[in-house]
Order: sequence, then C-alpha cells, then structure tokens
Amino acid sequence: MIATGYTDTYARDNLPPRDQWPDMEPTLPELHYPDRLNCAAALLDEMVAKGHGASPAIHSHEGTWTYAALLEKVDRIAHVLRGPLGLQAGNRVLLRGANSPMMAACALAVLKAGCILVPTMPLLRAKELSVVIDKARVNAVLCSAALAGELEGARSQTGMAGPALYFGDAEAAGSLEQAMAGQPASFSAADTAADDVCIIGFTSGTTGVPKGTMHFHRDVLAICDCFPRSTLRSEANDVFIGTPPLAFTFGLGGLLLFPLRVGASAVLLERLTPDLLLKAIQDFRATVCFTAPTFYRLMAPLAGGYDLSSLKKAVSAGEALPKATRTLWRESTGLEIIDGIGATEMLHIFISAAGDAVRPGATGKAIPGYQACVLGPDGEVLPPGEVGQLAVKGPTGCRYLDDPRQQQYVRNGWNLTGDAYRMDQDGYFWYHARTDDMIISAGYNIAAPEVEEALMCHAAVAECAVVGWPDEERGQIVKAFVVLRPGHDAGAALARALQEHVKQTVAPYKYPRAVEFLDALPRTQSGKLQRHVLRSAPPK
Ligand code: 3UK
Repeated sequence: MIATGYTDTYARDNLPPRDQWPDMEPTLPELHYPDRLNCAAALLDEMVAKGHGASPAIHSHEGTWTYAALLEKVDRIAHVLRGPLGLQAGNRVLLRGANSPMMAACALAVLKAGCILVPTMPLLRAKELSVVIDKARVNAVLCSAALAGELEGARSQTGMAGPALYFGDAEAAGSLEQAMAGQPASFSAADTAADDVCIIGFTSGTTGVPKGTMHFHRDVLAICDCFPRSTLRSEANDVFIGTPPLAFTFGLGGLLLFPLRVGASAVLLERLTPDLLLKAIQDFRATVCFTAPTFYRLMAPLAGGYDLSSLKKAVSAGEALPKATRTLWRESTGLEIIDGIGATEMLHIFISAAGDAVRPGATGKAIPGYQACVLGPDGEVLPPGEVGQLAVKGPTGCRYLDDPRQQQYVRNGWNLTGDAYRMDQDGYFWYHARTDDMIISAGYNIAAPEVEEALMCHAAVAECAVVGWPDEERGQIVKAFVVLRPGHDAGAALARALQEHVKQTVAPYKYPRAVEFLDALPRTQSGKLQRHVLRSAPPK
C-alpha cells in the first residue's frame, strides 16, 4: 500500500486482511491513478483549473452554484473541519441531511480535508445512528438543522464526545454557515494516498447489524470513469436529477460524483414525489434521471402531463427492473431505461446496458472495467443458462470495516452480491432473485420477482411483493401482497382473477396461493422492497 496521508489510521488498521480482499487490479489503463490522490480535488479543483469555474454545478429551488461557488463553500467547510473543529487527517465525519447543495458541499469538504465521509440516511433513528457512530468511531458530525433531534439522541446514547455542527438554518447561533464565514475562501487539499479510505458507507442492513463498506480515493474516480463513460455516456451539458439520497452510494455517484467528473450539473432536491420529480425534470430541463424501478412505475402514468423533452437518459437501480415497468416507461416517454445493478460494497453499477444494447428482462452485461460470472454451490463457474450466485470483480470491491461477514461476501477474489442470476450465451445477465428470496414450495424453486413480474402485467396492480409463506403441507406457499391501482376493489373476486392471470402468464405451480391487499408496501429509504417485513409481521 502507498504511504498513508492520515495521522489517524483507524480505517486502514481495520481493513480486512489483504488475502480477504477481492481482486481489484484495474484492467483498463484509464483506471490507473497517481499514488497521491485526493478525489475531491480531482473532481472540483481540477475542473475549475480546466475552465469550468463559471459552469453550473448544482441547482436547487434556491438557485444555482457554479463550480467556483461550490469550490469556495467546500474550501470554507474544509477549513472549519481542520481548524475550529480540530479534526485530523483520517478522522471520520458523519454527514446527515436530505439532498441539498449544502449536503453536497459538506460531502466534498470532508474528502478534501482528508477526513473520512460517513454518510447516513436522513430517516435513521437515534438507535440506528448510534450503531454507525460506534462502529465507525465517528469524530464529528455535520447535520442538517432539520434532523438535529435524532442525532442529539444518538450522541447522548453513545457518549460521543466529538462536536456537531448544523447547517440549513444560517441564522442560528453557531451554525456551520456562520463558522464558514469566518474562514479563508481557499483550502489546499489534504495530501492523501490513492488507497486511503475516504468513504465508509453503511449497508441498509435489511437484516442484521449494518456493515461499513470502505472505499478509497481512487475507487471514487474509478466509478466515475466506468459506468458514466461506457454506458451512460454523460457529457458536460448534462443536467442530472433523481431521488436517491446522497447517503446511498447510488445517489452519491449519480447526483454528485458523476456530474462533476464531466463538468456537468446536478439538481439536488429534497422530498421528491413522482409528480414533483416530473415537474423538476421539466422545470430544470434535466437530461439524466436516476431513480428506482417503483418510481418509474409510479411516474409513467403521470408523465403525459409534463414537458419531458429535455430528458435523454433514465437510469434504474436498487432493485430488479420488471419488464412491465420498462414497457410502461417506454410507452409513456419513448425512453428505454438503462437498468444497472450496483451495490454499496461495489460503490456503484457494474452490470448494465443502454440504448440498442438493452435486452428487456436482462440487467445487461458486465460494464467495461468489471468482470462477472455465475457460480455454482461449490464455487465452480457455471455454463451459460444455469442459475447460480452472481460473482463480480473490478476496480472497486468489498472491504468491510472489521466484520467477519467479509469472508461471505468475498471468495477467491470474487465479490458475491447475494443475487441469483443466470448468464446467456451473449454475456447478458438475467436476474432471478436475491438468494434469500427464492421460495421453495412443494419441492419447486420459485423466484419471487418472477411472480411479481407476472402480477404487475395485470391492469389492477399498482405494486406487489411476493414472499414464501410457511405452510404445513408444502413447506412454503407463494403469497402475494398487492397494492391496487385506483378504481379497483380489493376482494375475493379480484384475488381469484389475479391468481388466474399468473397461471396464464407463468408456469401454473408458481401462482400465489394466498393474496393479500395492502395500501402500501414496506420499503427502505433507498426504495428497496422489504420482503422480510412482509414475511415476519405483515402490515395491516
Ligand atoms: C439489488 C438489483 C436487480 C441486488 C446500489 C446502484 O442497490 C444498491 O446497493 P445496495 O447495497 O443493494 C445491492 C443489492 O440490490 N439490486 C440493485 N440494483 C439491481 N437487483 N437489478 C438491479 N438493477 O440485490 C444487489 O445485490 O443497497 C445500486 C448503485 C449503487 C448502489 N449502492
């Protein structure tokens, strides 16, 4: 490893042993970076030096910040961190807030100051924040004033001594904005190693204690130089928009890192609904949208009410994209969705396809820079057509912070994402299920998403979720939870119609023997369906 630029080496000291890392040797020449590398300086200072100072960087309802304006904010915050807050290089800074320009500036400032960014989902409660604070040994917090309550709760629960500064209420005494005003407008980036840890991203932890995934300065540039170049083909005049929080690496990449890397701009808005996102695409003339499959599904019927002529690309990730959703979106906007599978462990998307290369129903191919294959139960590579565990490697990969689960995620240099996939003759990857979402009913293996896909083709179904339900006779039965579109009545007749519809669409043994109607499905903040919630205590 390269000599660290950090005086606090907690993150480096808690990387997994080298033999438990995935293979991360870059296969493309453009993914080799200099040994001394600060990713924030590469994304911001270098772009200003290249002449992007006056270009727009971030838009919000409050106005637009140019690259030069963003740089000045970032530098003042970096001074606050290293000056008044007394942080050293390598310290961890927890960041908390809904998407906003200040959130973006704080994230970049932490990286530029040589501290480690620990982004957290806005809705986390004190108890969940405490786990993150303890695990990452957080030294200081930058938090939106609107989210102070749960944070203060967590700080007292953990006895965290480090300081917290609040932004978003500039008038409040002691706000981050006031601290910034007293600092110099220019900060020279901390001299960090390309392989110094710069982000600890926590997994959503749908089950068990959240895992801290560690990423280096060079990983941040690597994701910018893979998917956006080969697949998205983003350009300086692009305007990025979307829903994922910056705390979720899908959002951090898509709504901050990717635009900056090419001199483009991003629209950062909090609290987006399908209607508000469509309106924002129209009003900001956005060209690239990042969101989850359900959001496309909910936006499709509303799209006709807006002028979406600026929109060129629509990226979907976080969950499998049902074919029905792809079709709905294409029919209402003329755009073929760019599906992509990513993971917090991998930082961003590694299998995808765009434009003419799309095969509806498949996620896509391994993007340039990454390799993928399907493994059998003994870790052997399976031939095309067989379903097994998805395995992937590339310039990024899983390094958990002090976690025994490292050895489950990484085997023989491959990252195992926990997804069941099959690869076809042409190298396209077809999603089946999370390996723990396979239902075994009377000896049949049934992938929950396949049944959901069939249900979603029925006109009455807005959203649905399928799980394995305990059953004495069959071990498990297929059970569907269904949210109806307006104008359809829940009841036995519709349940029977849905069962019949599934039997006509896929092999009849896969039909849901139980159907329950719900008003909404339980989802994580990153938009993922929480099947385990339905399996344990279905909401009434
Ligand atoms: C699932 C998908 C099918 C899959 C993420 C893009 O979702 C992200 O990270 P997470 O750690 O979850 C990872 C898991 O989510 N998944 C994601 N995308 C797809 N399944 N098709 C897809 N297109 O189970 C994966 O293992 O929350 C996505 C970029 C960055 C991310 N962190």
